[in-house]
Amino acid sequence: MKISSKIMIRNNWTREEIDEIYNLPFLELVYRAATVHRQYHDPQEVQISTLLSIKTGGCPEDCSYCSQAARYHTDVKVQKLMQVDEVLAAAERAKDAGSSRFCMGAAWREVRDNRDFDNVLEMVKGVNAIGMEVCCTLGMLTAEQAQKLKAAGLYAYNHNVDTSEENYSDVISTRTFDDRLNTIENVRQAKLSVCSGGIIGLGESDQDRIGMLKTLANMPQHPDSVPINNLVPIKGTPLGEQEPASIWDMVRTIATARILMPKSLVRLSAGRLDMSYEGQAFCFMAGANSIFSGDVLLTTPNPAVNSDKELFQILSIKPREAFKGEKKAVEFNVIPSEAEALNAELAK
Ligand code: SAM
Ligand code: DTB
Ligand code: SF4
Repeated sequence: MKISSKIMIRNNWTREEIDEIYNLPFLELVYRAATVHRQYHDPQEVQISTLLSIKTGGCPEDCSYCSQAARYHTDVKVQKLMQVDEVLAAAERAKDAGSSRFCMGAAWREVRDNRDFDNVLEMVKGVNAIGMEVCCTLGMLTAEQAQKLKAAGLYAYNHNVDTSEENYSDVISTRTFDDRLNTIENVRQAKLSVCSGGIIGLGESDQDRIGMLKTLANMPQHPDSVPINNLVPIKGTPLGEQEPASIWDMVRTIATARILMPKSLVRLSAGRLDMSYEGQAFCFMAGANSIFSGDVLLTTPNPAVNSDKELFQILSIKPREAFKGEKKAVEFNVIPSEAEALNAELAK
């Protein structure tokens, strides 16, 4: 096996190539993804992020999977923006529980330049001061707002493409796919770490998953982290009765993401509550190396912290430390004579 052909980072994947990877025999796909994974990451290491919904519900958008869209009658109660000190206390608890990244979510269509945004900037400063990677997901952002967040100490911003461009208008009608890409570009321009992925189990076709991965993998730079969510069906939303994707499809999507975007953190995101330990182990084998930990995601339940600890113990997985540079030299399973070239590539 020639390492040099494996280490190339590409941004010009064709639909046919991705189709071929996605449709490989299952175990062959996992094997190839696991091989790529070992060239760029410590397979024993998984990043732990904690989510907190700092402003819940009442969102004017119509994302058909979301518990927080005002137009659907879900069990979520609208809450105003949390106080800065409450948020910082939650971040301290998350750090004590082993999280290295703290992600604050607001059910906003877009950020507005008002007092709430000033308070979010204070939260970002405070969480950064605790020594955690601070992430926000606040909806659409202008270039100036992205810069303000960066100046306050934000590390990463999450904004998903969610699905393929073709399927997008079947899932969300209140903003366009291009709106999403614009925000992601504003985040990148502000030199923030880009977190962008999507959601499967919406009733999309394999071609939609392939299209979504093509968009992510052909960005000028791959997102630093790529969350793959499985639908958590929410009563009262248009997708409330939708059957989530199977574990096999989750593993396929994760493995394909890993092969297309070798350096990125691939995050096994929403939907873990319904997965067995064995299913999650397969996801880690296929290259997932990040999870959301904590009893709730934003509004829906997630596995208990103790059961995640047990799973990590069974698999001998250790949490990744905060601010561990993606450009760190890689020593895993690399033939020593080729390590130098690989490190040079990684340092780019
Ligand atoms: N309002 C912001 C936005 O849309 O970017 C941030 C929060 S939103 C909850 C972040 C992402 O979570 C969505 O883009 C979607 O991929 C995922 N998500 C939301 N609801 C979900 C659900 N019920 N099941 C699975 N994933 C979900
Ligand atoms: C992402 O891709 N998944 C997270 C995070 N980014 C913000 C959110 C998952 C939300 C699941 C549904 C809920 O808890 O409301
Ligand atoms: Fe609003 Fe985000 Fe939910 Fe869409 S996913 S309805 S933008 S909170």
